[in-house]
Amino acid sequence: MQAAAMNISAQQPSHKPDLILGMGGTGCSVAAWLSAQSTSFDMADSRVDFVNQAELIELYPEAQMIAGELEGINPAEYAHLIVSPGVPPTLPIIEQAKQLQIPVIGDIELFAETVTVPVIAVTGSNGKSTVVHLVSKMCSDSGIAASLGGNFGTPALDLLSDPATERHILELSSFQLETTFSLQADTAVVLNISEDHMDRYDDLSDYVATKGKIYGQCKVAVFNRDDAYSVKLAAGSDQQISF
Ligand code: UMA
Repeated sequence: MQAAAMNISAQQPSHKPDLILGMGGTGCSVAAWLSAQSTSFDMADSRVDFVNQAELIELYPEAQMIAGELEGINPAEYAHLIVSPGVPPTLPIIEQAKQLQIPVIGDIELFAETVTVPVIAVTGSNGKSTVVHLVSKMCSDSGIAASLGGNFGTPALDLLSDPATERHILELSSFQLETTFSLQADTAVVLNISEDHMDRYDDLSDYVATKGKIYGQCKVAVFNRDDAYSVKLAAGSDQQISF
């Protein structure tokens, strides 16, 4: 079922900066993206001293770098929290932000709000990387210029810099889907679901529901007939293809 896109970033026009939480590969791609959009931001990471810290401070001199204790940060000072997938949603600053109704989003949400070419999005407990590679090869063999990234390798926002791209192929983890709200994939796939990351989720149904977000506003839902979760999650989509 197609639902109207909700542009989370635009919901709260604000002169406040954004806060990037987690300065690994994803956080760095978000910083580069926001900087290119002339959006002000601060950067935060629980690590006191990390390898690319000095480089980030030099690259973004107007951004505050908060390293170590995150408890002192007041989320109300920020327009959005943009969190890396590995940052647990139970972190007090994230819970406080949600209570204050400050949007907590991830890099895939920013990607979804910006992308203009069709997206093929793949999730599942197993086989995601193999399938996105296969889809990438199918595109190149068909003469379609496709980019590949997400949970596999290149952070999604980095893919947007190539204007020649005709399709984006994204491997998406449940962690990434937690903070994604506006993705309208042309084609979305849940390959299979088995217990994984159970330290992060309340129970299996919580994990399954998170995976199911990939189908939320997709055009075509591709599902696995041999996987009861995949079948059930795709059931609400208007167009379905099974394998
Ligand atoms: N951090 C904090 N506070 C915390 C936890 C982490 O500040 O409480 C900081 C760390 O100090 C570090 C940064 O957050 O600086 C790390 O963020 P991250 O763990 O999200 O790592 P990234 O480098 O941004 O990599 C992430 C994905 N990692 C995870 O989901 C754990 C990468 O997937 C992905 O390739 C990358 O974004 C690009 O999109 C890896 C992964 O293990 C491969 N994924 C899991 C999986 O496949 O099972 C989900």
